[in-house]
Amino acid sequence: SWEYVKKEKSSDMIHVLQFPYNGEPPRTEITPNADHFVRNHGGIPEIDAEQFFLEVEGLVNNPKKITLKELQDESIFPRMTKTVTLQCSGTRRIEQIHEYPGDGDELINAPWAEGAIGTSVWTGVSLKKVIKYCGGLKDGGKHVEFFGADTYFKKGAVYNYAVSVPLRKVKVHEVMLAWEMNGEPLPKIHGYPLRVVVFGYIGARSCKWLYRINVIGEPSLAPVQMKEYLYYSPQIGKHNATYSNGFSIQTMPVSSAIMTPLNHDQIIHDGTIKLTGWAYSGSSWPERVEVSADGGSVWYEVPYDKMSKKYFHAWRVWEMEMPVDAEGWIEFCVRTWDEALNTQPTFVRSAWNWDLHVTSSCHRIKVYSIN
Ligand code: MTE
Ligand code: MO
Repeated sequence: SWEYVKKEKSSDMIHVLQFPYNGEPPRTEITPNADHFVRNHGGIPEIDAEQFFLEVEGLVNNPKKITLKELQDESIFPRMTKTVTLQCSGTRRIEQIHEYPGDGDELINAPWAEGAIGTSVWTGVSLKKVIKYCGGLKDGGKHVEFFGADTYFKKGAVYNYAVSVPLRKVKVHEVMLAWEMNGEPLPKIHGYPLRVVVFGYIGARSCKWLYRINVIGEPSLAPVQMKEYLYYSPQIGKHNATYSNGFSIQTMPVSSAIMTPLNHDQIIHDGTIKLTGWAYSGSSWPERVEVSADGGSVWYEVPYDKMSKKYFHAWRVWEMEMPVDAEGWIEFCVRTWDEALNTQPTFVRSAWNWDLHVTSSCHRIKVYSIN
């Protein structure tokens, strides 16, 4: 019974359905480490933090090997702590898969739903400071390449995970090398002992198990950088995709999702249905979230005090009580405006792309209302 559920489970559970009882952990501003999504291309390397050092090389004046202890020495590097959202560019890919025009046998990318996103308080040092410690930049440095200690297989070859970000990003924002996640040492699965956290960019650039940094003149030639995470135009598909006709995805656009209720839930209620979700923008922060109960004609603003605190480069979780008279199937959708008034495409198919990245269209769910 309902009384039993209330006794048995914590009071901040999200009750997805009262009967039969369905519930999930609260959608908190900060994601507990054990709940953070995991995206791996290969295995999880074992690294001994005592023996570990970071190599910094390429277009810096004094290439160096820096131990973890040195990085953590506050007399050398000021420590930084920041609340940051990591979002995989594959978040909500399942919706693009449903629009897929082919037979789908070539689809190998992970079919993520709304959960390939999470927010943590990261502690570490600024990459800018590390470059300075290595004597600063030499002429011609335009990109920073990161190497992870994990390896993966692709088309018969073995690769190290490697990606790059433009130096411009490192100069303007404090790209971070982090060893702590929510006050704990980085869990092994999230990159122990050291990872990159690139605010606002797709998760792929936040290289885990970081052991080498290389300052270079062009974007990394590594396959993850060159051949993956490309945004193709609408007419590009299996027959004509070359890696050069997609551009490299970096900053994540504004997007949002309804986390509860779930698509196709049946909800017994007395006139209002409570929705919860997240909203995020890679280039600023969500300023307003709006919900529609008619497919997107009339929108209602989520009360500002029902949105969590605003941080540059972190999501805001929100909740909304929607008045509902109708019985039967209704569609809810959500959209967000960020501080620069960017908002989301209306339909999934209007932003479909061959590699099925960045599903940022208005998120839609259908629920069965019993009033
Ligand atoms: N770093 C390494 N070394 N290997 C990886 O497979 N995956 C990337 C990125 N960094 C990856 C990596 C991708 S695609 C994402 S979305 C994030 O890590 C996910 O980070 P998480 O697993 O800590 O959530
Ligand atoms: Mo990702």
